[in-house]
Amino acid sequence: MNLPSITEMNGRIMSSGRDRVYAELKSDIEGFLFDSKVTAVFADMIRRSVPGYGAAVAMSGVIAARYAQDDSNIYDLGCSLGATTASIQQYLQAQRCTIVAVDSSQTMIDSCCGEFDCRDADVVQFVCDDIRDIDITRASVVALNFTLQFISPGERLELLQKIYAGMLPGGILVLSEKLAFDQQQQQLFTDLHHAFKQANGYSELEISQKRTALENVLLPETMEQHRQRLQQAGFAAVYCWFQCLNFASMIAFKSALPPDTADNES
Ligand code: GEK
Repeated sequence: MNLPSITEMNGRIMSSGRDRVYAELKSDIEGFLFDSKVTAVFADMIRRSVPGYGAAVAMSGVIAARYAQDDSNIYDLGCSLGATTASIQQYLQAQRCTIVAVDSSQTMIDSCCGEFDCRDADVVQFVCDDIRDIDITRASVVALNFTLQFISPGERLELLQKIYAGMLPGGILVLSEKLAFDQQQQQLFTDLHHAFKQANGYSELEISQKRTALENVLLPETMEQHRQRLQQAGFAAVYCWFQCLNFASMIAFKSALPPDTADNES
């Protein structure tokens, strides 16, 4: 039976079909696509596949609210069903910002438009486009949660340079990615990630068929590669603020941090 699952995302309930995309044996496994089948089960799929996803998305909203500037744009690049957008909206206070949520999957954007109140386009705009092709302007915050990994490595620097150039002084980039490691740690984390998926009800067949589908589509890099590229793009400081197994979230600052941001609060 294909029971729907309910995912709570920062107080917003996202109902989703149960992910069974790779449950049956496939004779030919095509490269992973964000099509209507995936869109219908995406909330369930990402929650059961990405350890720490809920925490990363919730904190992205908190961080975005902290650095959002009045009369600026906030971008959610690769927004899927808008979980990061919803988190940002939840924590954003008085700032007069427009959230621009972009995804190249038409079915994802259609679902967002169905779920969100999009009557006030000054507040949130959902755009179906390739993030490599859009203009980034007056950005105080850019969220790139688990999306850079789907851009070919040779095009990642150019995208980050465009984001950097479109940011206001004081702007930040929140970047979440699946990471690669040296051989031993890679083996350990791959094994633990597998255990996480099994604990969430995925069969060996589902895990192995999805891994094959993602093989040349999701291309992880090491934390050091991300750090170096962000610096090459111009970012003044890069910090990792969250990691759960092979998934991590970073914050990159356009300008150097003012010295008084450190304190001893617990
Ligand atoms: C979340 N951030 O829930 N241009 C636009 N969108 C793209 C591109 C591209 N070139 N390539 C991939 N995408 C979300 C989760 S999912 C991550 C992001 C995952 C989109 C793609 O259509 C999909 O919706 C999203 O990036 C990646 O916080 O599935 O692992």
